[in-house]
Amino acid sequence: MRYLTAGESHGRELTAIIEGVPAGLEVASSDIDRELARRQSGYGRGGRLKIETDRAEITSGIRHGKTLGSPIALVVRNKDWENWTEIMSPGVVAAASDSRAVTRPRPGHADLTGGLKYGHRDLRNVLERSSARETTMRVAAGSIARRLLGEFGIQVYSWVTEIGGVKAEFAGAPAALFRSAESSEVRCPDGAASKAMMERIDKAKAEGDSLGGAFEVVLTGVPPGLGSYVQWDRKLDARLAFALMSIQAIKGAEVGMGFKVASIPGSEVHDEISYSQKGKSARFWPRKPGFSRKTNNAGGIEGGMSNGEPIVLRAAMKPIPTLYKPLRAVDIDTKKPFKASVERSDTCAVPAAAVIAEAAAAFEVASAFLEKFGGDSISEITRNYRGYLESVTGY
Ligand code: EPS
Repeated sequence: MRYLTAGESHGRELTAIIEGVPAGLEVASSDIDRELARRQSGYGRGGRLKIETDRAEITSGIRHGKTLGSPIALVVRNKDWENWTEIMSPGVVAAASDSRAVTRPRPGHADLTGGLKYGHRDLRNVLERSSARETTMRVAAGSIARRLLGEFGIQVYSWVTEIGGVKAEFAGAPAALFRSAESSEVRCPDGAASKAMMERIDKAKAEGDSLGGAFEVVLTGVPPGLGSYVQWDRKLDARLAFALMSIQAIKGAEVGMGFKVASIPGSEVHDEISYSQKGKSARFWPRKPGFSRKTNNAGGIEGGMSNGEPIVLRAAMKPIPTLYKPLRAVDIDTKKPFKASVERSDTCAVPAAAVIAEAAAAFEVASAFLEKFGGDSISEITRNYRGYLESVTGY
């Protein structure tokens, strides 16, 4: 399964084409729109999201509520487009109407390097595509993957662990933490920390600054054996790190204990193995009798393969580079230093990034799932998966 996205932030619309989705998967546009709305919620966003209410139009690949096995095309219209028809026109326009040309690159954004690389003299040609508006389609594509995983009892969760230095403290089962995160404006299960994070965002906004943070993504119900140790590019942790790092503004990704493994002895890092004959089996995974781990410091991945424990990922997002409080840069035409002035910006997009990361991780795990249990239809994959679970429980 693979996908491509297209679209500029202030262009007419955003597009995704998703290839390799098996036939017979029930998908409603409400499944996609629910995820798009989750991405758009979150404290700290700027004026643009008051304009946009993202809705996906399914233009191919789904008929009468079920996937056909053919490529799925999704389109989300940019409502803001009507204010940009001339500036973003695909046709030639008079030079005088090109009033929004950008010659002042923002430190931390793709602007300057993108201009150098593609030879653009109007940095709008860079920022329109490097914009995180593109993540709308990553979430749309991820929502199809999430539906696929849901068929096989695999759930995808996320929550924010830190914003601008305010760290959350919480513990509990993933489903319960997720419920708390869903009802927090900053996607944080710790109520006191949520409040402190929102105050921190207000303060940054008043100061014209922006904030980064960190979040976790957890997938439960993942069977052992997705990904492989036999070749570098088949390792599931590598693929998930790629998926996370490809999200705009993400500067670090961890699996399980992550960077903490550097300072703790092996006896406290590795998860001891146990075996239980009896117990409650899920419809798919986890199954009994079976092996499990007493702890999950590995974050559900050993040797580049899922090991049957929940997959635990973490990522760090840098503060958004578009600041009201200007940083010094140099105009690409005049070569004179300037201090950028900004019309509209988000203060913090960490809660949205967590939702985007759910989608990115879901897509990767769903792809690995299809590689292992591959078939052209949901019923064929279900047969393959049930056969594998039988062999795993009999191992
Ligand atoms: C973005 C800048 C802002 C954000 C946008 C990403 O948009 P604008 O320049 O129109 O004010 O609101 O994010 C979205 C529109 C979105 O849907 O997430 C950027 O430069 O990355």
